[in-house]
Amino acid sequence: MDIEKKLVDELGKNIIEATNEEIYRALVSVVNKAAIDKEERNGKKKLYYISAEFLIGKLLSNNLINLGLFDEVHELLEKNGKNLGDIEELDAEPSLGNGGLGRLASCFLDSIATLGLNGDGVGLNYHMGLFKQTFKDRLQSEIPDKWIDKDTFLIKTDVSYPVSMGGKMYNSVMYDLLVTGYENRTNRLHLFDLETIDSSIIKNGIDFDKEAVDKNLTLFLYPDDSDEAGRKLRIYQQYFMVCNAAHLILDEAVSKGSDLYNLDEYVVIQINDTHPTMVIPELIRQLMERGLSIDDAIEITNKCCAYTNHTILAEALEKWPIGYLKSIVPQIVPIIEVLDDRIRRKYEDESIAIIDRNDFVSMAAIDINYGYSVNGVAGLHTEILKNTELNNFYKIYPEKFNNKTNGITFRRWLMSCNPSLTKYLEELIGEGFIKDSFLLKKLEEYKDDKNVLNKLSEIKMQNKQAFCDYIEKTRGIILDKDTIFDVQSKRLHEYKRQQLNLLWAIRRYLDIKAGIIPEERVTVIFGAKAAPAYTIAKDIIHAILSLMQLIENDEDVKKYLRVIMLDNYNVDVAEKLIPACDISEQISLASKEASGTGNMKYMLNGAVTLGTMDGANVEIFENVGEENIYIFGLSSDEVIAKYKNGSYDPKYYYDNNAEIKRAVDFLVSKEMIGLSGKDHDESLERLYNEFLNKDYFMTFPDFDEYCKVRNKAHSDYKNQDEWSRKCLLNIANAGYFSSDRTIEEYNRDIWKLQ
Ligand code: Z2T
Repeated sequence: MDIEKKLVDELGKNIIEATNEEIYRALVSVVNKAAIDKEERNGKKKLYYISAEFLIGKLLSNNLINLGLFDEVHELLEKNGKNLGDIEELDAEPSLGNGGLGRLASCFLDSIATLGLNGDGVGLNYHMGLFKQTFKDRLQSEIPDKWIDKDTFLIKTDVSYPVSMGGKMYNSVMYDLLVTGYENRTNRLHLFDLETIDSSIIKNGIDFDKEAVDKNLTLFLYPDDSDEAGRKLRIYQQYFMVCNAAHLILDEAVSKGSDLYNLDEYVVIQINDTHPTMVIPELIRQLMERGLSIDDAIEITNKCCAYTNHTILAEALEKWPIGYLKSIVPQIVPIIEVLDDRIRRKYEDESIAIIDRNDFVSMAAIDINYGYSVNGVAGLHTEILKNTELNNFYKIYPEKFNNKTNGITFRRWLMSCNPSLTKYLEELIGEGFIKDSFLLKKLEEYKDDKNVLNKLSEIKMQNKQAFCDYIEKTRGIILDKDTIFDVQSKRLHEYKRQQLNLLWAIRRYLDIKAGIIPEERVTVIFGAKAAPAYTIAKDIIHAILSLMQLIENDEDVKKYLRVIMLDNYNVDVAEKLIPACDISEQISLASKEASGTGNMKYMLNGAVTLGTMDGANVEIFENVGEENIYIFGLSSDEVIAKYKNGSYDPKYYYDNNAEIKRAVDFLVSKEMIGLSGKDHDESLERLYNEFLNKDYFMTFPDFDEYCKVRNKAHSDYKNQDEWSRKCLLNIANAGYFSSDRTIEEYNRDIWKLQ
């Protein structure tokens, strides 16, 4: 097809005469039209992937690649003196997710379409996404991330449903994003919204009036839930999402000929964590509204719903006070009571009940009792669910439990973010790996080929240089590509242990100050947002930024060690950072990281993992072999045992390990405190006390081995051939971590589409 003609028609003028803004707008429309041409209305059974989060990332390049238009458009623009990169900067990133869970949902939509499966996403159209992170006085502050500008890929549909909440009626409006499969069909992501949203109620930063639901419902993703109004708003959001989803699902099934008694032949719903759990009582309610008995409605709903668990952290397992539900969604409370009553009668087991003794509704208990599948997101995670966290459910429903190790889409996380590596791989082993990820294994043939190893390190160097250029241009920071890029990028959470990484950096800093000059020059890079109400996470950011400032102003240290914290880490930054990384920090306390997916992205782009035996790191280890990964730390069994017998005492380590004491004391040293210009710094003091009195995620027991193994990795880096071989073997064995493989397993075991 003639892209030039389409673009010029859309523009109403020649490309040379058009501004980048005009070209962007025209491209959005050309891309959407090309995508719509690939929609398919056939397929009896359909998957609905319901998720409160979709961390989509920029869409322009991704869609062009998947539609096979990228090279053509790239050249056409070049020929007309324009640059696709510049135009891409106008493409705002829809940041409708916190981190891994939301990004996973987006990778899944890509793979579902790429595999030609009939499956749509359902979520909410948050106007301000999560938030934009800025640093002021070495502290995180949050501002709205206004991604919906005049031109976006969003398509407004005429689908609308009435939703009753808190005694009022709301009318939804459905927006769609087209999900292009790579050389395959187009599916959709349905994002529900209200027309009455009013961003003028946002006051200083991301604060807003929490009572005005018609104005605030879809303003932000998961607004601050530390107060009651915030938590209630979350229930409003969740119910709004699933009430619309249930309407859409039933309408579509009926229009395809379902009589509702056979709904499971038309519909499968994947419930992404507990956030969409109310779809179960809501679907039952709507089926009853359409004339089914409660027994039939429950039985059919059960056959349609499957649940994915993403964490074992107790604080993330949602429980809502029944009083909140009674005031906001009274229409589903009697149904929840029936669901609870039936389970109590049948099993007489309080531990699997839905409504607990304190009148809290356990969302996971609804999913597990009334869905037909429960899956964890990595082998170790699923085993922990079965043996400990969800053991009481597992004993009753062993057949429901299954593992689906996470994956990532190679279209975005290789082709789009690392074109030079992609091109080189294509030259060596052919293009097949893009659709059949296991073909990457062919790269292993070249593991002793000096030319190939050199070329791989050359590509890494180019990517490091490109990242340096980007950071200089956007942040004004000048980095040195000839240092080891040692990177930890992910949400800030104590269990992920950015603070352990920080303690290593402090130790290194103090060594250099004491005249111990390290052999390897290292640039430690952090990217992380903290939840606005998560105080200790913000304290850790503050400590990292403080150390960063000290070093940036210290020419003696700066030669050997840099600590750089990037603001506003998001998908766009990740796509630039990941291809430039040498060492991938995956250092969560064993048993706590359900899977991780950043670990897979780094591996695929030729970084070597430094990590604990946690989440999918275990499977990375099994795939690359012990020579090609750096492992340290307590095992998950040891950690679980330590929690059980309550034997962990951070004070003991502090008193008996001089290096730990020195690093932790430095947090409240006059150098660090002095940066504030005052004689104390509340945030640093709080972090210091947290280490001494709690250290709930056991950084101290892992500290010595972490430092030893990390330093070993740095010294191994010197042998460039050996190192490059490790990189090659990481890439070659990343095939298992394609989300195409994950989705094939979901479809084979749970969805059974086609
Ligand atoms: C999230 O990103 C994850 C788990 C959650 O539990 C919530 C959010 Cl927002 C409620 C992450 C896990 O931490 C990570 O290990 C996993 O890889 C990812 O979900 C996708 O499964």
